[in-house]
Amino acid sequence: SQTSFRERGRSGQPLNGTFAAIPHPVAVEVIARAGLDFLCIDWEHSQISRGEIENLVRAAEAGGAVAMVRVPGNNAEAIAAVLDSGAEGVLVPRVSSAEEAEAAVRATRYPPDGERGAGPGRASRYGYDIADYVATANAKILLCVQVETVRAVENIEAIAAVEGVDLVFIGPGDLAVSMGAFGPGGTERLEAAIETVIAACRSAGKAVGLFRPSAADVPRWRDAGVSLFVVASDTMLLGASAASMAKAISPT
Ligand code: 3PY
Repeated sequence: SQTSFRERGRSGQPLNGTFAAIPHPVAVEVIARAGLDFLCIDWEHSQISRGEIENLVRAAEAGGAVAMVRVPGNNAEAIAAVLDSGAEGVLVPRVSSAEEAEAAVRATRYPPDGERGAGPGRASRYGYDIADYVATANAKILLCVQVETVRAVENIEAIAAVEGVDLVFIGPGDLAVSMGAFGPGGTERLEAAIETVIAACRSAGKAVGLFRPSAADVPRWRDAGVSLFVVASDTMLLGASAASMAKAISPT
């Protein structure tokens, strides 16, 4: 049988994806065919609504990519909804303490590892395979907690030690805002904080993920120990491609 998304993420295999923020299955399916390992459907920073998530997960699978979803907050109902839709991974934003990481674990795992409720949703093939799904989901679903505040960096050793957290994902945009280091002037301080998080995760044996706005410095961060990358988003890629075409055909 195939190695689960959880095992691939936990063990630090290279995994590349992008955010999907356009609330339409066509956009998701197009991006899913691009050759990335996964898509992270972004319910946090988009106008995607709960009722749209399941069709976006379907579209990712139709295009041959694993679907992960970033929930709007560290909220058990949101986590249950995305997992019931069939997403193989969940990215939980704004996790700043071990207690918050433990809450994300409880929402993601069935008992005895957590408190997720069992329902006959798409993930369990509408109930046809519910016993098998409940027995195996804890081992298959990748839980990534997002570290993006000063408080999270202060608590990183405790967060990285939480059993059931598979991967620590760094959000550099919000982390920079939280540190008062947003923009070019803050790069050095921000990068030092990112390195601190990577070092703590590596000594705890936790895999690390990172958002990059573009592919340019992915090799630098891969060498630093990051294994999972979310690079840009469908809207950013669409905009960059359109701008580059406009420039290429401009007469001046
Ligand atoms: C951040 O950079 O803060 C992000 O959340 C990117 O996803």
